[in-house]
Amino acid sequence: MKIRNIAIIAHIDHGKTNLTDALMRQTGVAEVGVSMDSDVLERERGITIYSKNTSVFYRGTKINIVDTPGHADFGSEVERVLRSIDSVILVVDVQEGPMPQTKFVLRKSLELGLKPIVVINKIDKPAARPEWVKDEIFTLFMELGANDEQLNFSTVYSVAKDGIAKLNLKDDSKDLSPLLDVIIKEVPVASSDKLNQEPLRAQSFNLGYDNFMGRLAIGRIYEGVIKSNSNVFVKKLSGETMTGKITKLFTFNGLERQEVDEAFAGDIVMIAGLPDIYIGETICNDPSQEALPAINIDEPTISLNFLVNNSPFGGKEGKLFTSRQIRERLAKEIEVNVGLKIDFSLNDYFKVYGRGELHIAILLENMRREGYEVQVSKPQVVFKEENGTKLEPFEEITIDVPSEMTGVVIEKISRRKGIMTDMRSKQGHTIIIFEIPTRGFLGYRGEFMTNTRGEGIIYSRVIGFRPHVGEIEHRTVGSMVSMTDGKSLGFSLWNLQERGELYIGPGEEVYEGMVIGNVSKGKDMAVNPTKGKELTNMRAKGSDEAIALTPPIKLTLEKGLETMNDDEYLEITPGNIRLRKQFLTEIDRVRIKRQEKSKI
Ligand SMILES: Nc1nc2c(ncn2[C@@H]2O[C@H](COP(=O)(O)OP(=O)(O)OP(=O)(O)O)[C@@H](O)[C@H]2O)c(=O)[nH]1
Ligand SMILES: [Mg+2]
Repeated sequence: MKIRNIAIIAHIDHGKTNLTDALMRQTGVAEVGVSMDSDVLERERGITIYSKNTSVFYRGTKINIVDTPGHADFGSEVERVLRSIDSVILVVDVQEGPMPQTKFVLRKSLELGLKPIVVINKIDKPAARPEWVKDEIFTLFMELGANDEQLNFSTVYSVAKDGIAKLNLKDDSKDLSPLLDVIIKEVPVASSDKLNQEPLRAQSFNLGYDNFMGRLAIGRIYEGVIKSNSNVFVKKLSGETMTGKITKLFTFNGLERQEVDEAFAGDIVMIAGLPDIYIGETICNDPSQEALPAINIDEPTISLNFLVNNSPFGGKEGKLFTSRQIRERLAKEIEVNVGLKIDFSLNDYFKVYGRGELHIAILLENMRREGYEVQVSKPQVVFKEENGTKLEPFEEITIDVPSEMTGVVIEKISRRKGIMTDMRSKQGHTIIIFEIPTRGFLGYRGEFMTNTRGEGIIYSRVIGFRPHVGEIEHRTVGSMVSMTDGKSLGFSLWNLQERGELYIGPGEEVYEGMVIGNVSKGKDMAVNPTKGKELTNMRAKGSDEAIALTPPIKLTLEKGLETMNDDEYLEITPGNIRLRKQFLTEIDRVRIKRQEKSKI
């Protein structure tokens, strides 16, 4: 059987997963309702977090498909996948047109010499503008330096959610065969008898983990035949050559993995038995074989500390909270989470390095659902030193705002050391691109939403390390800190809500040092949220029923990570997310501040 390998790439939400699911349905490898977004968090959030493999069969060909995530925090995952396939389907929303992530994934594909197939999706939308989108895509190809062959891309129109594709908008089509036919016509065949005769060379591009089989490598066989129960050599990135034995071998059949004795050149396989294998390493039968070109893995840009939850409520809700349990969980995570790095050598905490706040938030969310309790410190940017120069990560941010709001946004971003690189206006909207140090950008999203009254859209993507730009002034928001233990009362919250936004409602347990809200003006404020109504006030203030409490702002993981201050911890348990001061009593906080001052 012939094999073809493709990846589906796009900006977030443009319909990659719907298209992959529909391809599986049409070719009979999956039933209605089965989705590539199989992870619980993926379903809840409606986004793809992990890139995943599937395969479909069409006209005597096996098409291996990798569905990739569209969110920029997972961008490095897409890059890895692109190294291991032969063509991409670039999905673009028929109304939005090319977006920041479209540009990024297309640029990577073109650089690798891939010839994309363009799918303009969601043509059922009332606001569809297919001609305009097609022109924009062509312009983008030109801007990104596509060669003649790449510029000559095929365009297919689709309604991915209904499993329909057509070559011309007027065509009558009931299924996806027009797209499948284009794939067969354009994607190079990866398999051949000649390749099967060559000595084995396979390369891993993704990792998996199984409780029984341990680490799994997902890789592509470039040449030769790979056999289960065979001894192999692994050419490590370090240059060393290790030996290993393949204990189990799988190919993909729809979403199922199918155990096989051997697999052939061109196919994508999952391999068990190589506990130390890493992304980009070459598996071969003959140690004198040359290693395949390495696959680059982006470095982490932020770090934060994971600690045992030592708050007064520590250990009440979770079943897993000891240092040892957290260590084991984190060790398991780095088996599969390629962008993550962890320093286990520190005494009081584990230092976790990741690619962005969402990357870390997903790990924390998974942990709390599994029953863990943990505390984390505020995410900090990772610095590097190269030839004596201090470097820091930068992001490219693209904002899309109603034109009258550009002034305030430009001012705020400039203050955070963002530099404008492009600005265009379109029908009352302005799209601006900035380059900004990650350090300046952290914590800006919330402010942006407030400044644009929720009408602005912002995308960010790490673009690499650049020289450190010096001090950046940050507007810190003060915290309302409880000065006592007890249960919050509506009356005291009613008094406090004028001073800022509250994170708790009435009747909630609080402890001394817990942050119960923020302060709109000024510094931290010690408050008593448990105070009852004083009798003398009763008549003057009216009756209790008249208290109108503004609904509290629920702290989510992402919001907590974004808004927390340097001297706070985010306390994460299966049932709650709380902010707290690292030092719970005000006396301790004052003492520490004084000590720090005297050091300077
Ligand atoms: N109207 C319309 N909506 C669609 C179509 N295809 C997908 N959608 C919707 O678009 C949204 C995103 O679809 P997904 O397939 O999850 O998009 P994605 O590109 O995989 O998203 P990420 O993986 O998170 O980047 C969902 O709400 C779909 O229902 C379509 O053809 N027409
Ligand atoms: Mg998806």
